[in-house]
Amino acid sequence: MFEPLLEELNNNIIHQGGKEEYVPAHLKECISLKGTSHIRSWLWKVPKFRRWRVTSLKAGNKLEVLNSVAYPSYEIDLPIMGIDLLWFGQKQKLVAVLDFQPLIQDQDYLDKYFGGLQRLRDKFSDFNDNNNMKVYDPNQYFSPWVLFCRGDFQKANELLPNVFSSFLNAYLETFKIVLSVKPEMDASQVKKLHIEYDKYSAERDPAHSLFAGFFGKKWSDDFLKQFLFPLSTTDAI
Ligand code: BLA
Repeated sequence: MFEPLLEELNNNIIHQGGKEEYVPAHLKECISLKGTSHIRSWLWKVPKFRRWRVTSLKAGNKLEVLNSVAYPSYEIDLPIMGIDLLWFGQKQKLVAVLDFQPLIQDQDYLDKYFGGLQRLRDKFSDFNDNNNMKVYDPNQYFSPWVLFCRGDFQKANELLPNVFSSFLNAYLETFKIVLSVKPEMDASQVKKLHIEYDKYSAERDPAHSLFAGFFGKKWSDDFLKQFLFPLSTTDAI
């Protein structure tokens, strides 16, 4: 379901000058104990970004996932780009979340960086399920305009590809525009907020138990701490 989107994302990153970075072999790719699930990841170094990661999971016809997070450099206080797409094949159920994840919830900050996302939210009115969050707090690291859809095959197949491309373009456009604007926060503040984001996400991520089921608890712990949210193990802030 998400293979074309994965290709579009990785090609887009390469187009921006992205270079693949080293990921330890056991985390880069893993096949489940039963042989039915396969997870692959990419770590990219992209100009003006500190870290951009991409993960694709295929668990037979049960579940497919495309997950990506892009952290701008500490000198740039732009929101973190977060994408989490899940397709439950047997149930024919889509969960799609795409957001400019705000570092802070101040009105000035939201006014400054979220115009592009607001326009997408107006355009794609099916992606407005944000009152439907059970695991995460919608007021922490999610924006009021998060594109969030719990949908069916038609939404996944017909609408999502367009939403996905428009979202990527909107984030990169915002990025270009704000490079000429003075940041609100300095690099040390941004770093502190990136650390908090990783700690918060590592605590909540529903992926951990899912991965533990497929690939074992030890692998799941390592993947979460070393690849998905490496700053979550930082001691001092
Ligand atoms: C939900 N994400 C989920 C769920 C799973 C994953 C299993 C629960 C599905 C459900 O609610 O029915 C799975 N998350 C993963 C996997 C990875 C992962 C496999 O990170 C592996 C790499 N999640 C993110 C990012 C965002 C995000 C970057 O990782 C932001 C865009 C959001 N995921 C997000 C939200 C939900 C979710 C908002 C719904 C959870 C809720 O209801 O609060």
